[in-house]
Amino acid sequence: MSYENILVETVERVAVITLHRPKALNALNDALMDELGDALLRFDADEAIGCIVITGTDKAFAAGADIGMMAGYSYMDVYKGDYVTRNWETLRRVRKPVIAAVAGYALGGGCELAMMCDIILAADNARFGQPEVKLGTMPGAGGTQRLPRAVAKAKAMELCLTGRMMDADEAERAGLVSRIVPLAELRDEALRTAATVAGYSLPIVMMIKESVNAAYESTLAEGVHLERRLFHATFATEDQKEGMQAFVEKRAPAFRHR
Ligand code: CO8
Repeated sequence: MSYENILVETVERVAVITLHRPKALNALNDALMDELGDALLRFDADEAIGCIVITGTDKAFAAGADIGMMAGYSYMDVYKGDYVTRNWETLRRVRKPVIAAVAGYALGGGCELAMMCDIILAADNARFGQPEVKLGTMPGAGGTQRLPRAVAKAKAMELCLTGRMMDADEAERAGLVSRIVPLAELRDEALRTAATVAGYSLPIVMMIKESVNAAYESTLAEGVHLERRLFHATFATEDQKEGMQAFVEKRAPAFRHR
């Protein structure tokens, strides 16, 4: 598949996907989402890649689903899943870690896309919001579900009901983003973070991602049980032997399964 709405590149073991509809503030249309889904699955299957970064421009990560595209859709268009809703959940199938590097607007579907990623790094000019209510619709890609889990109910409810945007400082205080970095350093910092993750044992990193995600979809007892089983499973890997042996021998580990 050739890409017209995203740019892809690899930097050693890190894949970078840049949303690329700058004139429309990276509004997410069906073509872009098809391409993003294709690229994500391709990098997830690529043994040379250990971590994926999704980013946008300095002005917008993504200003939401493409309103012009959606404006004329009927109930049946969207319900049948041929339009708008197709390919939005592809990101959830990715087993390698995905980092959202967010500068500028992350609104509506753009905010939801960032929240589907495993880590959100925010530039100091980032702005997050779920303004769908202003358009006579509502979040449709997890905004009403993931935002309350990230920032608690009161703030999520306020953002969804008023359409107010929150800046990077507020988003960090609320727990939506892991860190804020100066805009000029966002890309380098995202690459550095991704390279750190990609330098570890890939199966171990995948187990950690699976286990942390289980915290959102299970009871505490179920989550702790899964964590214990995955912890046990790490002892079946060569990389656990190597990691611990390297520590004992006071040397850097050379993980085999990267
Ligand atoms: N869709 C389409 N085009 C857009 C969008 C968008 N979401 N956002 C911006 N654009 C376009 C503008 O139309 C404009 O195009 P043009 O130059 O041709 O007129 C260009 O981008 C630049 O935008 P502005 O001139 O408006 O730039 P400003 O800096 O003045 O304003 C804003 C920036 C505040 C971000 C403003 O553009 C804005 O409010 N955009 C809309 C934000 C929004 O409402 N987003 C939510 C959309 S609905 C949604 O995301 C539902 C998700 C459901 C997913 C369900 C899947 C399962």
